[in-house]
Amino acid sequence: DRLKRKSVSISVDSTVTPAVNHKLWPEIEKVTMQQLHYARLGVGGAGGWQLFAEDGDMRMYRREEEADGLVVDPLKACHVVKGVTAREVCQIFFSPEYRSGWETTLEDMTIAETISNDTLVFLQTHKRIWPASQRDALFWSHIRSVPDDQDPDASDLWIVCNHSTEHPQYPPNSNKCVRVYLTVCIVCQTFVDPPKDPNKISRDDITCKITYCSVVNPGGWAPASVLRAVYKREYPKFLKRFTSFCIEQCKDKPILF
Ligand code: 16C
Repeated sequence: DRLKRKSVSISVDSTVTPAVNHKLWPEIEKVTMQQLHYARLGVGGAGGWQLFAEDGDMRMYRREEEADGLVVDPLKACHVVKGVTAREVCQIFFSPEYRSGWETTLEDMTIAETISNDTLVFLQTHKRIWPASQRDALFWSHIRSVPDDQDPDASDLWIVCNHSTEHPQYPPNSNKCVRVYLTVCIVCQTFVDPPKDPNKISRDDITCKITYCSVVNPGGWAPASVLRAVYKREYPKFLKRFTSFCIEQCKDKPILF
């Protein structure tokens, strides 16, 4: 592994975000840190991960799981993308203004609550899959940079964590949609090769390692075979489209570490 981690970056200290004063904060903090840990565990050994899609540097793994008769297969994907930083990729995943540019299953998106610059609550409706009912999702989304405790010289590790929540204004299972319940994270790290003076780095020198994890409970009946077919088709489509969207968005802009 010739790649060297980039050690100069601006890190956002989670203790200073105004989100700490929100009632959801203890949950946001706990789930985000759990997801970071989970994302960094490998896919080998006793984890039971099965590779189901592969394309270039992208690998997608799943575990077949059910809860109350519903398919809830956890998914873990790894990808390596050239020319973008961890911060850029996470910012595009988090920011509402980019979402319709890459999220192919989306029908509509509303910001249900702005908790702070780094923490939003989204209500999304997704395209209907015949013969199941249409789905919506209400979730908080939190972005942060975290020091890499596995390598204290490297601070450029970013995460976005999305987790289902409740909101009195948006009760579940109204408006003809069945609510899905999700926990999703994207964890990214920037590598610079060859290591360089930060002012001389070009996009050709940078690589972003991405780990994406997702568990979606469909919330109500949907045929298992249809669901697994949708997973198999939609997750690779999402990650390929999302990463090419990031490259396209960033290519003519100054690098954001
Ligand atoms: O993580 C992703 N996107 C984030 C920002 O939008 C966020 C959203 C997650 C949405 C989770 C899926 C919601 C249900 C989708 C319904 C499927 C529509 C397919 C239409 C095909 C024409 O975290 C990227 C998410 C990539 C999603 C891939 C598809 C996952 C299928 C899950 C099936 C759920 C149950 C559907 C029951 C009919």
